[in-house]
Amino acid sequence: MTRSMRMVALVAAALAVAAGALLVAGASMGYAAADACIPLTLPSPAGGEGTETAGAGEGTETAGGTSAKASTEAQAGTPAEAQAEGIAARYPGDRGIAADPRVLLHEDFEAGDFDRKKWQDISNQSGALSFSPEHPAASAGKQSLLVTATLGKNTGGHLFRRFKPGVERMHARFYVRFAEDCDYVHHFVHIVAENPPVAWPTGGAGECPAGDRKFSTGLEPAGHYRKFPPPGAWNFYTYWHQMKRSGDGKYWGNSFAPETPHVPERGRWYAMEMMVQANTVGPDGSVPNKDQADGRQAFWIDGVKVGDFGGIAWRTAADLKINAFWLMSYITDRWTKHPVNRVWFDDVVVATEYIGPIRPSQK
Ligand SMILES: [Ca+2]
Repeated sequence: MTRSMRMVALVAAALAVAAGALLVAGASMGYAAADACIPLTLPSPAGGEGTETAGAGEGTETAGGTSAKASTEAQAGTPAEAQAEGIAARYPGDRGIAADPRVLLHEDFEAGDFDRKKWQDISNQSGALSFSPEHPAASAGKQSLLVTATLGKNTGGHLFRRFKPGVERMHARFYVRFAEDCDYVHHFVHIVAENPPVAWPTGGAGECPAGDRKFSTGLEPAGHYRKFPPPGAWNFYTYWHQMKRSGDGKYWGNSFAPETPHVPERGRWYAMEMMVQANTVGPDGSVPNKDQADGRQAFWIDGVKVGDFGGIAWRTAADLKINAFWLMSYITDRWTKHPVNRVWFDDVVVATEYIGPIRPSQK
């Protein structure tokens, strides 16, 4: 098995399925299930477990639940609001933004190749990744990354970056455009905290990670059994040590969804931004309780915050840092029979503070 094949298998194992997602509120959820956590183990290269177990979660009662209760509580006091200027406001067209000390990564896909210093792991099976002349109107560049997922041929592709050292708070802004015929995706862009910080994405699908080992969250459009039209409504798909167990007894990513669903219009570029703030851990290494649960995650669409979820005790060890960004469009026949599904990405910035959309400049 080649390395690229192994990585594809790992992606499948790592992500499995959103079907069993519980819809929870970080601020109000019960934590009773935490004791049942399964220690995180590295995945088998075979990677079949995610696919196999995926079906088990599909039919659970929780899978079809609504986010109404969760979103109401999590969104209290945080309606859609204008965001203060971010890092990008100082760099029209993103020119020079890479040199800002708060910026960890800048990728505009203009080089026509992938810089291995920027991306340690690349999944590009059967040419899923290519460069396209499409780009956001505000972009100073002339091309973007096109991820073409072709059923029976590949499951899309990814670019993965591990940061050393990690950080306490990570923002990631990316522009994204779904093709007008793009159907539901399976998994999408992630921020990950993991110790040890290996240079590739690891598994853990269906498992509750240990509080000193890992947490992760994906900003993903989710159809929730066709409740929303393709590609689905934006939500966080989240794994951490206090996540709730699914009806099948396994731990599938818990969903954090805003009260108002936001379904991207296909054929249009959006500036998406996600933020993960790690929680404080007691100086004696004590497990965070609700008083210490100052962890948070939020996301913005075109510079407007539309999802903000606090009260999350992401970790039990201060040396578990937020240390990976995983740009990905992972599409399988689980959620679509449409043969070819295309997604464009451009103007990626990862930083420790709010970034914001590109400030337009003269081209
Ligand atoms: Ca570009």
